[in-house]
Amino acid sequence: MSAVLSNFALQNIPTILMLNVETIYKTFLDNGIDFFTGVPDSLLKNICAYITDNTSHSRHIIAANEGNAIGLAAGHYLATGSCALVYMQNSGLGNTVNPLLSLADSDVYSIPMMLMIGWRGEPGVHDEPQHVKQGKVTLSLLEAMGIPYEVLKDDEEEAKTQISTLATYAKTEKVPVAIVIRKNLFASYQLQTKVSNDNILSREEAMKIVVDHLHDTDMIVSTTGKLSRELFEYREALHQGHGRDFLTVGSMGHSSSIALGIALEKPERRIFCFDGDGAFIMHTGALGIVASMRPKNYVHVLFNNGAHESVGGQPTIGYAINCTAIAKASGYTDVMTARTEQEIIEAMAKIEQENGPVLLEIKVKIQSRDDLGRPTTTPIENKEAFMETLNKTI
Ligand SMILES: Cc1ncc(C[n+]2csc(CCOP(=O)(O)OP(=O)(O)O)c2C)c(N)n1
Repeated sequence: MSAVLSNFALQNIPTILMLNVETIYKTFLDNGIDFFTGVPDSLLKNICAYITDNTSHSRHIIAANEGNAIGLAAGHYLATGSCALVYMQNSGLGNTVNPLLSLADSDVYSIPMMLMIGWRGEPGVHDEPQHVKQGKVTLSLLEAMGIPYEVLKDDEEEAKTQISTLATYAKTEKVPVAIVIRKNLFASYQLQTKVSNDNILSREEAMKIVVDHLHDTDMIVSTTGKLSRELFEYREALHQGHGRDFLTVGSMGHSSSIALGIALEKPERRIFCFDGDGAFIMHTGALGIVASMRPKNYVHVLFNNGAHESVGGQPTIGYAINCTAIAKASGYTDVMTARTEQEIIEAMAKIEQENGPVLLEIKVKIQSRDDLGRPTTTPIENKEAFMETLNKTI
């Protein structure tokens, strides 16, 4: 079998049929793949929901980041000799490169596993700017890493054959293989085991309260997903422009580091990081680095809903861990938690009097608007407006 199994001719054929998620899940099981780990993706929402509903807690782990998931799959193989499935959005491929090449690769420990990759930004299919480049290079990245892959076909029998062939190859050659999933490939499936919480405010409501208590000179670095989209729409509604907000549309988990880079150079301004729990957990080590630099002007606001709400509401460990305790132990000067409007207002007033870095965790509902739009400015326009504002003397 050649290293590259893909059929490039498929790229621009619109997907018509849809694959039943139960059939695909059973195909994994039939091929001895019964351990699942990864980070959710909107394109994989239906199959991830099916995995969540039908797999025991010990055999399905939603990982902190995609690299961790490769580690888990490797550990699973070492202990059982069987292949795990690692699912991810193609944005997460970057997080896997090191463990794939220096751990799982046949030149190192030669560890079989199957990757299931949601193909955002597939050439010819409209997508958001942060997905375009990643979409263009997804197949060539796999090729460069020597990972055999198939773009999964929309015919059930063909898809089953592709999975079986790849699984056999992974097992006999002891290497990672991948299936690449195009938009709308999987038929709809509603997550039954929905995580819920009894919080009072939605993320959007909480965000608006925080924004209403900012100074004109404060800057925001907001995280990947719907929070940035909600912030964009709120600024539109307020006619405030977007020059005070850096919307981290891609690079999930890095907003806090971006904010640190800014805070160190602009001590005269308060720099707010608006984070999500999934993103906070993805690269938690960044907290210790923030604290180690003692940025007095740094305010970290964590909108914790205990879920990857932006991509389907799959659970995070946001409520299983104590986020404020982690920040405090990492060296943040103060940490606080709020659930109500009044508590947010009181926290914002307290933050005014304190030196950072400070963490405000706001516990919010798992909810967003169906009619939520997307930024109408480009990332470059956003960056330029943000830098212009940041460089104004205050
Ligand atoms: C490296 C990487 N992995 C996965 C994704 C897909 N993704 C986009 S937003 C999101 C969920 C973010 O969850 P959280 O930070 O908790 O925010 P919420 O949507 O719940 O507000 C995910 C998984 C991504 N953009 N980048």
